Amino acid sequence: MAIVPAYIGMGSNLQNPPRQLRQALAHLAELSSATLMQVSGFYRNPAMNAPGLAEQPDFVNAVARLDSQLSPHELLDQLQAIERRQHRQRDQDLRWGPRTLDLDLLVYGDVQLADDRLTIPHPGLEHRPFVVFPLVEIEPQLIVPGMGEIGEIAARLDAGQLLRIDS
Ligand code: A4P
Ligand code: MG
Repeated sequence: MAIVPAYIGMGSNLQNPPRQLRQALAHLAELSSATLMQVSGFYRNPAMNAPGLAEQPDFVNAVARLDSQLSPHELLDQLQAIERRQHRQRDQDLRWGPRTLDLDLLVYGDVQLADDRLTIPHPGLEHRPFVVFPLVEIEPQLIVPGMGEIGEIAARLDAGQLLRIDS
């Protein structure tokens, strides 16, 4: 099977978010079935809130490129195992609520798919500065299947709320 590049969105807004991201990157780097190729800077930014949800702490977000021969669903399994290792209590979580670690599979090669577990590319991608600008940083030529060139997506968004912090 071919090696496929995948882009992973990482977010945390609880329990020392930069440390959560560093730990998640260490877990990704330890995967025997995949290679961590690139990591963006870390960006602090206000929580994008669901309507009616109480205010929550700022997030720190980053994006990593992970190359592997894993299928999309195998990769999601690995990401969810890392979320569990970092004590994310999934069922107690509010949708869109605060979390110690959220790992989203943003892009997987040129694949587009939607089933009950997985939608790729991640449907929120093109609306979220905290994933689009880190993607531009690590892969400025990226074509997001069904959405277009990452630079053109970024041109429609405002990076004004993203504050680059030490990683
Ligand atoms: N799922 C489907 N497609 C995917 C995919 N491409 N990657 C399914 C990952 N998971 C995918 O996700 C719920 C289910 O989505 C999973 O079981 C998987 O089968 P979840 O992570 O358990 O739930 P969630 O994260 O609470 O919900 P959701 O809809 O994924 O929320 P988002 O979109 O991740 O938003 N504000 C800032 N500034 N930064 C953030 O990172 N994140 C959120 C969460 C809200 N506000 C934020 C941020
Ligand atoms: Mg998620």
